Amino acid sequence: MNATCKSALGFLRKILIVTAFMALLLSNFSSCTGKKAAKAGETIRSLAVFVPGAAAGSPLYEQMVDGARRSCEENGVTFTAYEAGFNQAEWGERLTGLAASGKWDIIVSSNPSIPALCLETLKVVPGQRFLVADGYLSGNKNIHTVLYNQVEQAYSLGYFAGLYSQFKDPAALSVGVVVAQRYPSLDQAILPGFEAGLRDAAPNMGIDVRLVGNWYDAAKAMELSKALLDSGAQVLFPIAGGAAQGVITAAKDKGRSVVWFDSSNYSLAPGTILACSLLRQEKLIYERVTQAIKGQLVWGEAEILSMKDGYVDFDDNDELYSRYVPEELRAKMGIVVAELRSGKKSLPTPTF
Ligand code: RBF
Repeated sequence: MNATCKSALGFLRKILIVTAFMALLLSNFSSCTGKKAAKAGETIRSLAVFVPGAAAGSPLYEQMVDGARRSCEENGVTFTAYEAGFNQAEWGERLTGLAASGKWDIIVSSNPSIPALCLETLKVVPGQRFLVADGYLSGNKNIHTVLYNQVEQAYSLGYFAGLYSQFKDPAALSVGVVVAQRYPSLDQAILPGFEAGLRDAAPNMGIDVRLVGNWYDAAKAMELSKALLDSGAQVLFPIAGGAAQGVITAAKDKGRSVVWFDSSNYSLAPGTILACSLLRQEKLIYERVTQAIKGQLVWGEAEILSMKDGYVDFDDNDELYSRYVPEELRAKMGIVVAELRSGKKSLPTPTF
């Protein structure tokens, strides 16, 4: 080999080393940031919604299905909704099965127990992407989560429940709460937020909590509600999915009231459901799915949305709210809701 050849080879070798070094630097940089927007190549052609339970009667699940379907239809993405049923012990296996089918570029779900199940699934199907609402997990490049500030959501409803109970019966001591099961976001965000609002409006009042044991038994929820009403509750607050229907029936039969969580649903029982605090989950899921499809979703991110962000709200705009709630109470509510919407008043939420 002559001298010219040798120096040309040496030059090539140097270029190769520098290129390899640059590539290494770049890959380290992107993994250090922990965040990774979906690459243009990772086209989303198919999406499955994993419903942990059944959609019917659970506002957050219905909204999730609607929002994801709307985005998929607009963007020509294949869509399916899979209901995992009420046996929570089977959810992990079912989620892994859905991912392992290899048919779905992204799986969308909602509830605080799902991120942990996604991590289990990723051990078996490492490439799967997940979008999870009503849950929190940060730093995994395959998972994007959005947690709602349910302390604020419940605070506004508790404040209303206190005002209205006192208006109906100044001697009322408790609001009846009918819950499907105990879980961390209920015990650490929803119930403490509700109680804080209740006490700010009616310092002597507290909550009386009854447990259904599942998310579908409306007959049992009705029995529990009757007992709460018999002990003097003017207002009932269900967190019970499909079982909440029994709470409404019991309240209606006795001419008492219900405050509603997760969606604006005054028309479900006009004059019985008097106040609704809601999550804009349909809008959120629609937006995030659309971002994912366009390659704009930041993977690994865990976002928290509060009332000032517009995805958590108290619906004081409905005609049925004005019709059934006295002006004097609406005026008091209006002050608190305005403060929460503007961020002048904010309540921190724990993560789960
Ligand atoms: N909410 C529902 O409305 N329906 C359900 O079937 C349901 N199942 C749940 C199962 C588990 C394990 C957990 C942790 C929560 C569940 N939720 C359900 C509650 C939901 O995440 C949320 O807290 C409430 O809807 C109040 O916003």
